[in-house]
Amino acid sequence: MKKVLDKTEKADVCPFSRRGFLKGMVAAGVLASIPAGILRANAWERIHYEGKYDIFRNACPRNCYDTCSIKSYVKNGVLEFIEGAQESTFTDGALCVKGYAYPRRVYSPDRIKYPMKQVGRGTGNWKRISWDEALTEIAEKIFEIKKKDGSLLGMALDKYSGNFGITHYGVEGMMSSLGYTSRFVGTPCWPAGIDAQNFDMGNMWCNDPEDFVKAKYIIVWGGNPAWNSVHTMKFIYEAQERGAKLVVIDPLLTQTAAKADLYVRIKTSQDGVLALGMARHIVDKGLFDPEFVEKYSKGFEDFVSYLKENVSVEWAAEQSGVPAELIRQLAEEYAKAEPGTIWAGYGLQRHMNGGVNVRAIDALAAMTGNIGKEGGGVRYGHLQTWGFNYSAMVQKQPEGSVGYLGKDKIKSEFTIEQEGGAAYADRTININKLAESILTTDEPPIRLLWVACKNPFGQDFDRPKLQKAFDKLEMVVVVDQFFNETVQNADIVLPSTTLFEEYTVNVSYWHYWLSINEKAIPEQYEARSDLQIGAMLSKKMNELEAGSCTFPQIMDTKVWMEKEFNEGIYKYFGIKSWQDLRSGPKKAKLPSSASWHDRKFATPSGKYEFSSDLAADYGHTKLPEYKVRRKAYDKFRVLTPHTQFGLHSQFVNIDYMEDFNKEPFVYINPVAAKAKNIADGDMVKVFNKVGNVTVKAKLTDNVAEDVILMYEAWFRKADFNVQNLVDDESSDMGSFKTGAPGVAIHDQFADIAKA
Ligand SMILES: Nc1nc2c(c(=O)[nH]1)N[C@H]1C(S)=C(S)[C@@H](COP(=O)(O)OP(=O)(O)OC[C@H]3O[C@@H](n4cnc5c(=O)[nH]c(N)nc54)[C@H](O)[C@@H]3O)O[C@H]1N2
Ligand SMILES: Nc1nc2c(c(=O)[nH]1)N[C@H]1C(S)=C(S)[C@@H](COP(=O)(O)OP(=O)(O)OC[C@H]3O[C@@H](n4cnc5c(=O)[nH]c(N)nc54)[C@H](O)[C@@H]3O)O[C@H]1N2
Ligand SMILES: [Mo]
Repeated sequence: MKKVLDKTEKADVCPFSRRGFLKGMVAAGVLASIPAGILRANAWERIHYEGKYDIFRNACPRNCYDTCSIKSYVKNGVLEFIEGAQESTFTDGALCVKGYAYPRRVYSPDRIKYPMKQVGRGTGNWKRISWDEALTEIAEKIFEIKKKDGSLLGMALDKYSGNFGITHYGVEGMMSSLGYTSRFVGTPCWPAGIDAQNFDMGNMWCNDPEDFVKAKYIIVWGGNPAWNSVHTMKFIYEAQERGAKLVVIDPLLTQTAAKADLYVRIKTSQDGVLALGMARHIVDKGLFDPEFVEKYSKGFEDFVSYLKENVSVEWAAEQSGVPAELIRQLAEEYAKAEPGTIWAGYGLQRHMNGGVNVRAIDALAAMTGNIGKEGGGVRYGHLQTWGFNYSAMVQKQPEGSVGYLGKDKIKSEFTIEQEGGAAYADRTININKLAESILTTDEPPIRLLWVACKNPFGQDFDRPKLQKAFDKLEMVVVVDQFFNETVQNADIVLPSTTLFEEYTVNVSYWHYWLSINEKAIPEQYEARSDLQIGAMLSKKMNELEAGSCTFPQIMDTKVWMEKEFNEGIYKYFGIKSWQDLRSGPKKAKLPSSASWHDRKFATPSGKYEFSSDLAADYGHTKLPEYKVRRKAYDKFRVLTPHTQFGLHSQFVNIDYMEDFNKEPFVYINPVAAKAKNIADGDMVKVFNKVGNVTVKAKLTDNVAEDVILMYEAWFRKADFNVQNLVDDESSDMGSFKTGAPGVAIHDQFADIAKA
C-alpha cells in the first residue's frame, strides 16, 4: 500500500491510471481496510499536494441526496484526481466510488467530442459536423416551425436531472428566449411525496441529516441509503452506537436492511396500511402526544374516528404481511422513543397510492409529537437552500412571440414562486407521459424535441411506445456526454461539458451545504456547457434573423454563476461573497437542526393537518385513508430501483464501474425460480404487456417469492433496459406542487421464463 502513496513516481500521476483513482480513494480514507500507517501517510500526502497541484472547488451535480463537495487536483491542465472536501461535515472528506471515478468520465474515450449528425436516425451512421453547421441546421428548423405553425409550440424541451447545477436552468431560459414553447413539467422522482408533505405541513422540509445522531429510534422506510446516500449512513451508525435502534421497512432485503437491528419485509404498496395499523395501536394504548395534537394540529379527532371505524391491527397485518405482534411492537417502540425519526424514501411513493401512504406515515410522526424535534421528523427532502436568482432561467420571449392560449404556469419542484405569479404562455405537458404526449399532442404537434440533462430512453416509461413517439418527431437534438440510447434516437448530438469544465453552484435537497463549482480544466474537445450552447444558438439565430432570440450571445459561465447569488443566500450561509466558497463549502446557519422547530406549519390553518381540505380540492381524501393498491396485471411484481455503482443511466458505462458491475441481472427467489425451472446463471426472458428483457438470472432470497428485481442502469455493452417493463401509469399525487402526477414505477408486473 505504501507504494500507492509514493508521489515521487512518475507513472502514477497519469490521469488514465488506476493509481489516480486509488489515490483519491486512499486520500479520503475510503478503501475498506486502510491500516493506520497509511492514514498517517495520507495526512502527509495532503500537505504534500499543496503547491504541487492547482486545487479547485467542485460539487457533484448529480440528482443525489449527497451532492458532495469536491476538491479537485489539476496539473498542467489535467484533472489528476479528486477527493471529498474536508470542510463539509456531511461530505467529510470522502466521495462515493462513482465520485472517485470522475476523472475516468472526463477522459473517457467514449465521450461525445464534437457536434455530430446521424444520417438516418437510429442507423449509427454518425458524421462529425462543425458547431456552425449544427446550429444553422437547428436554427433553420426553428424558423421553419414558426412559419408553418405561427408559433414555436411545436418545439419542446425535455430536461430533468442529469445536472442540477443552478445555472443549468439556463436551458429553460434559452427556450424562453426563443419564444413560447412546449415544456415537459413535473418529475419522475418524488412528486407524490412532495404533495403529501405539502398537504400535511404546508411544505416539504426535513431535518438536517447530520442530526440523525440525536435520534433514539430510526425507521428507514422505503429507502436504501446504504447505496443511495452513503454519506448519511455514518450519522445513522453513530446513532446506533449511541444506542438507537435502526428499523428498515422494505420489500427487499437491501444493504441498508442488512445494517438494521430489525428488518421488516412488507408487501409492496402497503405502507399506508402498516402506518395506519401502528396509528390505531398508538391510539388504543394512549401513546400519542396530547400536547402536539391539541395545540399544533387540525383534524386529529376525525383521524381517530377513522382509525376506530376502519382500521384494526389484525387487518393491517393481513394486508401488509407484517405480523400483528410486530406492528404492535413497532408502534410502541416508535411512540415511546425520545425522539423517533422516520426517513421516508422515494421508493415508497412510486406507487398508485404512494402519496397517501406518505401522508399516513407523516400522521404517525405527528400524533407521537415527533415533528419539530431535533433527531425527529419525517425526513423526505427540502428546498430551503435553493433561493437563488435563477437569472439564467428567467428570460423574456422575443417581441411578438405567440404562445399557448391556456394560461398554464410552468412548474417544477424547484420552482420558486414569483411575486404576483406571472402566467407563462408555454404549453405544459406531463413529463411522465413523454411517449403518449408526443403521440397525441396536436395543434401544433411536437416537431422538434430538445433533450438536455435527461435520458428518456433510459429513464422514462414504456420504451416501445417511446420509440414510436420519437419516430414521429421531425427533429431530435440531444445535448449529452455519451452515446446513450436517447442519443441513438437523435438527429443531432451536441457535446456537453462535464462538471469540471464550467462554473456553477450547487446545493442539495437533503443536507444544508452550499458549494461552488469552479472550472478546473478547459472544455474538452469541442464540448460546451448547456449555458454556452444557449448563447451560441442565440448568436446563430440573430445572425440569420435579428431579434429572433433574446438569450445573451456571449457566455462566461463564471459571470453567470455570480449572477445566481443574492443577499438572502449570503445571509443564510453566513458569507459575504461567493468568493468565500473558494475556501470550502459552507453550511446554512440553521436556528435548529429540526424542521418545523417552532411548530408553525405552512398549511392554510397554520397547523399540522391530519385532515386537509386542500387534499380534497385535489381529488384526494381529506384524511390519509387506506387506498387500495394497483391490481396486479401479471404474475410477479417487478421492482426496478436504483443501483449501487451507477446513478440512473450515468456511471455504469465508465470502465472502473464496469469492473464492479460487469453485466445486468434479474434477481429471483429460489422457490419461484424452481417453479419456473430456472437455475442460477440461466438466461431468462422477463415479459409483460409493455415489452420484454432478456438477462441472466441470479437466485436470492433477498427478494420475496412474488417479486422479481432488476436495477435500472445503462450498460453500454448490454442490450438491457428496464423501461421495457415499466408502463406510464400515474401515481396519486404530484399535480399540486410539481405540475403533474408522479409515476407508479414500482407498481409493475411481469412473468419470467427460461430464454
Ligand atoms: N424504472 C425506473 N425508472 C426510473 C427510476 C426508477 O427507479 N426505476 N427512477 C426515476 C428517478 S428517481 C429519476 S430522478 C429519473 C432520472 O432521470 P434522468 O434525469 O434522465 O437521469 P440521469 O441518467 O441521471 O441523467 C440523464 C442524462 O443527463 C446527462 N448529463 C449529465 N450532465 C449533463 C450536463 O451538464 N448537460 C447535459 N445536457 N446533460 C448532462 C447524462 O449523461 C445522462 O445521459 O429516472 C426515473 N426513472
Ligand atoms: N448509487 C445511487 N445513488 C442514488 C441514485 C442512484 O441511482 N444510484 N439515485 C438518486 C436519486 S435520483 C434518488 S430519487 C434517490 C433514491 O433513493 P431511494 O428512495 O433510497 O431509492 P430507490 O432505489 O428509488 O428505492 C428505495 C427502496 O424502496 C423500496 N420500495 C419500493 N417499493 C416499496 C414499497 O411499496 N414500500 C416500501 N417500504 N419500500 C418500497 C425498494 O425496494 C428500494 O429498496 O437516490 C439518489 N442516489
Ligand atoms: Mo430521483
